[in-house]
Amino acid sequence: MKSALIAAAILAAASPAFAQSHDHHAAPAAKPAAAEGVGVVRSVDVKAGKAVIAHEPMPAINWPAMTMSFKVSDKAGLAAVKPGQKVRFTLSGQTVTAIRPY
Ligand SMILES: [Cu+2]
Repeated sequence: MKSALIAAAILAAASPAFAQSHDHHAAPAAKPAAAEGVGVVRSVDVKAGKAVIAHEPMPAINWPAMTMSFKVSDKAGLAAVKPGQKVRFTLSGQTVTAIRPY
């Protein structure tokens, strides 16, 4: 949880307005914003590479808590988690690029 909060704080500081005068902190413009999230897995579809996650608020990207379906590119991580399990995940755009037990 602590590392997720730190990551969120770092990402929040890298807002476009802030980044203009601090270019060394700015992510490349074409790269989707990445964020760390925490949530509870509701369902897993390894074959389709999707998971429904009831995630906690993600202030770095202005997302409230919600239950939603994510595309998951981390197939090995997806195969290792089960419905009902609390997880941490890394989001790039709306794709989960890493998922692991909390
Ligand atoms: Cu959401």
